[in-house]
Amino acid sequence: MTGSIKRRGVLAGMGALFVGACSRIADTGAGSSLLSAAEDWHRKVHRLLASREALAPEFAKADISPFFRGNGSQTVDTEAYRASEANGFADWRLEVRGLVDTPLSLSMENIRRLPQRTQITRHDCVEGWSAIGEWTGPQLSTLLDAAGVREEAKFIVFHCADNLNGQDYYESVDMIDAYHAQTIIAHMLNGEPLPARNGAPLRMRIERQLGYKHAKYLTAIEAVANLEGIGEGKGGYWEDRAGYQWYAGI
Ligand SMILES: Nc1nc2c(c(=O)[nH]1)N[C@H]1C(S)=C(S)[C@@H](COP(=O)(O)O)O[C@H]1N2
Ligand SMILES: [Mo]
Repeated sequence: MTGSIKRRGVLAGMGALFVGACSRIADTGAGSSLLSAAEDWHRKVHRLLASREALAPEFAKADISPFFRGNGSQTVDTEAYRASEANGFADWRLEVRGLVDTPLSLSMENIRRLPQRTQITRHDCVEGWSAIGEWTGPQLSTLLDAAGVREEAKFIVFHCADNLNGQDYYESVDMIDAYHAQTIIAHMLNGEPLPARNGAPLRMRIERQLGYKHAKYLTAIEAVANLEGIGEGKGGYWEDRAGYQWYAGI
């Protein structure tokens, strides 16, 4: 079951409660303003969810930027990464762990064999540049469903191989962005394996969020109930270091 189906189920349940309570109040003749307040609330929650699930714009091949620059880490400065890169990342593993029924450890081959999504989107960095690229990879929802994310999980944390200025890069999103249709684990940019500067061999694309949320050099995906105890607890490298907003929706 996907997160969005789960959430709709919860909302439908809330709606049913209101209908029950409100029809009794309506019978007394004094409840019409209460009834419309409840309906208003329900409509607003629906509108909010629908807007969070809406797709980011997608572009045509002709719009693709000739060069997709790298930002932040441009490679991972370790022996292990250089060896893995020289080897075409044949030994790279992506773990799915935390609050899941079945932890996974996937090879690049496992990831390439999953159903794939390709999307041409615009990346917006807070430093004031944008670029359009075509990204390919499985939807994060496919992996989360395969692992069986538990009900208690509220966030998905992305762990990365790089250490930038002495701190490991990481990021996190809520379940709405985790299950968003355009949230994919990209292994290709413009039809080629990811260049090192763009996060080889795997990086997140979270198209309704600003650039710093799109974790590169992805090693693990962790389902958690809260963000305490991860990094400095603010949900991401830039959130911890420079007070960037955790919710960077666009
Ligand atoms: N692991 C890791 N992920 C990262 C970063 C980084 O330094 N390390 N930089 C972030 C920032 S600020 C941006 S804008 C994008 C840049 O992606 P690009 O290098 O493909 O342009 O990656 C994001 N993800
Ligand atoms: Mo960025």
